[in-house]
Amino acid sequence: MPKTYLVNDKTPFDNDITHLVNDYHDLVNGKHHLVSDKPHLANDYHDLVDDKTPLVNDYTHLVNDKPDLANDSTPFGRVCRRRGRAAGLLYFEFTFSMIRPLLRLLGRPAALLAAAVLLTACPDKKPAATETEAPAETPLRPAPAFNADSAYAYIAKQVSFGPRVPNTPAHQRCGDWLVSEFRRRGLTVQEQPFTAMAFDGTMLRGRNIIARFAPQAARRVALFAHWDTRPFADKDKQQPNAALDGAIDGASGVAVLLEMARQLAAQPDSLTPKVGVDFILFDAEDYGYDSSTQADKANQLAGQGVESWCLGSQHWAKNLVPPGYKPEYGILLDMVGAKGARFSREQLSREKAGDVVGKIWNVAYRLGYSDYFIAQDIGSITDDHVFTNQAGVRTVDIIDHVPYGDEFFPPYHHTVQDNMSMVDRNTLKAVGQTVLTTLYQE
Ligand code: 1BN
Ligand code: ZN
Repeated sequence: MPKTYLVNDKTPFDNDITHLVNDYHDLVNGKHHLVSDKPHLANDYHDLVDDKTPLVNDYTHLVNDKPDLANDSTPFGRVCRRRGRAAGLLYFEFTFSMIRPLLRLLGRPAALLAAAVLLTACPDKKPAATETEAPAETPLRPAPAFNADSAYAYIAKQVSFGPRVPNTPAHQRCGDWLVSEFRRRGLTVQEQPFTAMAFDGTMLRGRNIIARFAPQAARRVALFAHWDTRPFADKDKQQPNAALDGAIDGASGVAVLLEMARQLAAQPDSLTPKVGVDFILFDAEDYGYDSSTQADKANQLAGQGVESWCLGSQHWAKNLVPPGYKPEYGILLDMVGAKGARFSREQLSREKAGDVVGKIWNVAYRLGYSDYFIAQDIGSITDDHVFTNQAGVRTVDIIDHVPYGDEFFPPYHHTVQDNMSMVDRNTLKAVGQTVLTTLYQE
């Protein structure tokens, strides 16, 4: 009776996707114990999807429809209707979701009992939700096609300047080129120069670059990325002091934003989004102190561990450009171009902008990018969104992150492997098309 696994967990059955994924992993493999809170199983789950296991594929849909369920914007029955071939588990989910509020009132023992009854009673029945017609989901408003070749070329261009480390000529030249590229596309560009002390006492000359598309629009969305490069490959076992290209960490986020700006600027007014879009490139994100690799050095900015990172966004958050800036939300892109990238739902993003996380992951699913935007929740990450959120711009961080095990970041992170050979156009397309399409739903 594999379906009873769902209620054998010590964790109360709820909307937590991690548990469901893990439960389902066991279900597929016919194991007789429930493993929960083991994020590495989510990875196995993706392997299973690659094996084209039909039930798992159905479950991919279920998981990715969950953000909608959480937002109450799509009745779960509609999901069941659309995914008509998903049988028992989906039916269980559907039925259980309908009675869950009642069970909450009754308490957990009643919930377990009711679930057990449901599971033993229902497996052979046709899912109820497939028997009635449900209204079709509103189609996505189409967005322009995001061109991954162009985004790739934008990465190559940035890398061609050399590492964009603050206080270097390569940094100065790349910054000038970024400003000119946005202006060339007709955006209104403002530069925000600043100086900030790095963890090692170096005074960094930085500049944030702010480019506005449709500056007259009252409703606005902010898109963020950082454009600087980390000064050393401190996580590289062989060459920890070498410079790195930062093709992924830095250049990929900027490249996706540049390509989005290019696409928006090429549209006639009738085909632009209803929101204005601000492209905000932060400087000096990556000159921080990493205690895992730099324990031999002193951190002059020691505090809670966040302060030495994200110097540009820290400056911007205290000196908003434009003053009083209040977009509806923000999306930060960091490390969004690597082969095999996976984007999980980061904790601060969920806490501050859970509805936006739901929108983005749902659009990704509907566009067929669920292999990139995975249904996995992870803890919080130090990144520029910490400070944009502090500034009152509720922001989602889309960042390549290992969703299991002890390691937080992918193997290329802060190593010399972060170069053009790591770039994958498919990942650029998945991210660029998803974010662009999300803007067009506003
Ligand atoms: C993310 C990408 N970060 C830098 N590049 C933030 C970070 C903070 C990375 C602490 C490692 C340790
Ligand atoms: Zn970095």
